[in-house]
Amino acid sequence: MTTESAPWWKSAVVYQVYPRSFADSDGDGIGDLRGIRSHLDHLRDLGIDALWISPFYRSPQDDNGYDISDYRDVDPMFGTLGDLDELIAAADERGIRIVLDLVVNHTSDEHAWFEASRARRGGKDDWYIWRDARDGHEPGTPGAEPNNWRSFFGGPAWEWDAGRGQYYLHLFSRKQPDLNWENPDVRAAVHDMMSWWLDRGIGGFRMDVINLISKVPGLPDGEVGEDGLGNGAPFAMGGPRLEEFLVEMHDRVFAGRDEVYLTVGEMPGATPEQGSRFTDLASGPLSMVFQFEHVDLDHVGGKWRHQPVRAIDLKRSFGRWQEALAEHGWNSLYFENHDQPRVVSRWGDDGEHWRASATAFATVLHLMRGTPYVYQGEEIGMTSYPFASRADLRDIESLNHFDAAVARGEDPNAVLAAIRHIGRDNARTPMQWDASPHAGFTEGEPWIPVNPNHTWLNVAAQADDPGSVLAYYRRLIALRHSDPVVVDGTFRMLLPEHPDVFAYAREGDGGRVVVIANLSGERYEVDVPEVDGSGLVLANVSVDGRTDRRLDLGPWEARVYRAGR
Ligand code: ISL
Repeated sequence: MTTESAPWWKSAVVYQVYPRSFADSDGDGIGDLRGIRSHLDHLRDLGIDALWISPFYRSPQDDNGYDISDYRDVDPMFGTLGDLDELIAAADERGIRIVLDLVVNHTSDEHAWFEASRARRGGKDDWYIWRDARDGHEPGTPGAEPNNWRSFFGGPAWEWDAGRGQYYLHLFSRKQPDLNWENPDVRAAVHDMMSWWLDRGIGGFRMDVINLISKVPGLPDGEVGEDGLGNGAPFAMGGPRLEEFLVEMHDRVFAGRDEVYLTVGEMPGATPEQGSRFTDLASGPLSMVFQFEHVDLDHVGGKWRHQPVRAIDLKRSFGRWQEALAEHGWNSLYFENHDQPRVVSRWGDDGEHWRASATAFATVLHLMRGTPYVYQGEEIGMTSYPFASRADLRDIESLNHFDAAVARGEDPNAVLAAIRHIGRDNARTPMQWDASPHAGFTEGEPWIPVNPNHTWLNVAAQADDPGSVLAYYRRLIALRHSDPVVVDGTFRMLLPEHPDVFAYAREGDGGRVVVIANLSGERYEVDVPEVDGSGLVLANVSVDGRTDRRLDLGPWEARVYRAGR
């Protein structure tokens, strides 16, 4: 008999490694595959089931590896294919599966496919999205681009190629040309490459911006913004053939093996309806999607325009997704990744209530219905970085934004403040292993500065401390593994109108789990009848074991109750 949670990834917790910043084994200041292998026991002790590793393929590193020049090899900076095989085997010994990052909306402009395409060689003429200059415009001059789309990293989304005499589309950097998914040969080449990796023993794929692969034919101009460029997103996200392409990929690569492989599609702008449809186990092409609704809440009209997020907005957003995928589909649950700032700095309190707020966020995330993701360092409550000047930044997105905004006359301090809040480098500072000068990350010079707080905020300081953030994560993950209600139970929001207390019940044949977390520095007294007659199983602040439906919650206090077992 198969139980409802049969696919392994439904009861799994996934850990994400950003290889550049995790652990450096050879002293060049950049993390590598051997570095990951040397820390597998940390991951085993944490209790994770799968490891998603951001790209380590051959790459010119224009976007830290999300610009791939060879899908079937490891960049020498990160090691060799042999190192990867050893990592897969060593992870397997610890019950951990390796999930690769599949970046196939675009390649590097140094990929052999693009080089052939720009030279019109090897039948690859239209493997990328080539267009002539706009009628009546001098090619290569401003305004001559085939349409007005802006790249996600700033500037026009088109680059003039003098050799070929045409423009190519790049939704990200000019070194990341978009593949033409309309061409069946492109799709077949991607499917082949995926199967090649599955045969090598990996456990699945995280699919980079996979909802951008189908563009609206004709590539119409988008709505023009302040920079004079147009928003192409509505014509590139969730395009007309997206579902067809995903179903085809599923049928060619995964058919009949949905329970064996984890597939998670990164989908900025995805709606709950799409999330449900694409991840329905019976008919959808993916195990789950990374949706962006909650991480897009704190900016309006562009990522650098900050607006404060209220706890109730987070509750409503998560609640909407829990509800929409209750019957059909499966959620992924995340706050952090290599593109997002640290949650404890972003929405929590990384000062006085650092420990409580890090664990309160962990509690609400990990016990919802879906598969939780832990981003490296999140399990010790790592914080965002106090970037003081442009020289501290490394990310192409932040650097391009800084330069363009300052050139437009914006105040550099204000621009830097926005980058400090939301910039991607916040997640990319080295993993903090210990209190030594480079946090145990490298013996050399780290490629990006180490957060000064590593002197007290590090794995070594927390590993044997039962009151640490790390110890709390271990307990949370163990709870998911030991309690089927956490995996399969239904989700019901409690106190839906409370501004700061995020509370919900998970219910099933095995009883009920009640989660209550105060996502604020205020004290609150709340009445939760569902707590009656249950026992306290987890708390981030010490409380007596009494179960009383009237709860007095201190700042960032989180509790988990269990009834019916
Ligand atoms: O950049 C965005 C909007 O400003 C995001 O919505 C973006 O589409 C999303 O973060 C995509 O991220 C992924 O693809 C990028 C890469 O730089 C990121 O690191 C990766 O996670 C291009 O490959």
